[in-house]
Amino acid sequence: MQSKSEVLASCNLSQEQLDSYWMPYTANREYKKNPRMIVSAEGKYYTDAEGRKVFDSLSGLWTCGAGHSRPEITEAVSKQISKLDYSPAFQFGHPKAFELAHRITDFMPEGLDRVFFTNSGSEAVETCLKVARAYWRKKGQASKTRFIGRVKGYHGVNWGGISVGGIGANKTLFGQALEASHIQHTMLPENLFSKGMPEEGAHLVNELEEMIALYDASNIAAVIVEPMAGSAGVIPPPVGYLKRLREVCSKHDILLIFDEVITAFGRVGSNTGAEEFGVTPDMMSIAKQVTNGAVPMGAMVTKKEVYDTFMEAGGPEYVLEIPHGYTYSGHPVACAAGLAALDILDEDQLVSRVKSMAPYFEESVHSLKGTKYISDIRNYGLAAGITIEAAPGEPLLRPYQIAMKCWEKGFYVRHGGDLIQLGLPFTVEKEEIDSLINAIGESIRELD
Ligand code: PXG
Ligand code: PLP
Repeated sequence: MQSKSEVLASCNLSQEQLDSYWMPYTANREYKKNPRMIVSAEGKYYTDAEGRKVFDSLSGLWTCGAGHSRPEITEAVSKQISKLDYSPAFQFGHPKAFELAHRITDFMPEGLDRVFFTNSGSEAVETCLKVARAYWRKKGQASKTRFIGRVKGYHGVNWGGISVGGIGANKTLFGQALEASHIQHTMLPENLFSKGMPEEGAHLVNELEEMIALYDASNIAAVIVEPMAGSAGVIPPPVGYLKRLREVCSKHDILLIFDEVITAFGRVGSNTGAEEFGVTPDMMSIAKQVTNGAVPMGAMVTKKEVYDTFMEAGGPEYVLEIPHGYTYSGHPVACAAGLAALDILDEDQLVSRVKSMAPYFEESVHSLKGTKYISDIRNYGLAAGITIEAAPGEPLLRPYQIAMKCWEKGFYVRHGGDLIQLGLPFTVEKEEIDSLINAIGESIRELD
């Protein structure tokens, strides 16, 4: 491996340049001592500053399932940027935004057919939360303001998202910005090392009913969950759990929001988690895979009745129905990338490829059971989470050490908290799965 000065020299970067960038969700001090610089990517592999090929076992950050630098996307983006680089998002439109909005609905379960563009998953979540509250106001039920999320839920980094999210570290540092309560997560001890959906846990929805009894449905706007929790370590829903959640929300007139920033567009072997698990929410947040990660984009997708509520209560036609939108909502270049990315998913039949490769991946990742320090493994589609026992007094150390060893062996894996996470490219081959699982096993065995 190159030393830090060799990395900087080969990238033509100075120490000052390294220092200037406050990196997101990164241990900046450690990184700046050991910079891991990625200079190019093609298909399932990155090239680092040293020229090494590194396998991408998280598809970017769950973004690039179709593989990196797809020529179809490059071409669509280049054409678009030279024809229409930007067009005002407010009060004017361009054709590709309408085309993509409609194309996205092809991937949605029936009934989710209105699309509001954002630039990220975090903004998609904020949009869902704002629209949910405003929806009830428009319907004359202004007291419906509280949200119910779930412990371990990750809904991005903006104020609403961290409030409905269930990540303790966010509350410690930023506090609670919205009225939100949280039901338990579904990682029960009896579900350890479950393959796919665990059997136990549908009863946990009882807690939602208790919460409704406590706060009253007249004060609750929406329930928000990831149908399969991603960042918390790939936690597939227990059998029957989402269906019960849907029933309780419908019964009490509470909107159900699925945050599908990771699960939409193939990751779980269907177009969405909603489709895979057979439960349709009222609203959905999407991002990441919608452009194959090539250009930032997210969206709220909602049922027509929500859209219609705003239209009907909108007053004179020349007045906005909702004061919400981003300068870059439906950016022409992002739309071009999205259209090309969704065509690739269809043409290469990548969603069904995820489904057909999932059983092999499941067996392979679970073959790590019994390796020292592994206390749980969960999987669904081409996603898996591996929980690592804490080292004495150093709860976060081992996953970091494992990920760094994997990087040295030529595999990018994601570490965070007590987890190693995998989100394989949709085009992964069996041999690549074998080598990856092997490298993870070796990296763990090499630990003290
Ligand atoms: N909701 C969910 C369910 C997510 O997974 C977001 C919202 C926020 O999206 P943006 O685009 O604002 O980052 C996410 C993002 C990981 C990892 O390692 C997960 C995310 C982002 C980065 C890393 O699991 N999820
Ligand atoms: N801050 C200021 C001062 C602005 O003028 C704007 C947008 O016009 C924003 C924030 C929001 O930026 P965006 O629309 O890119 O989210």
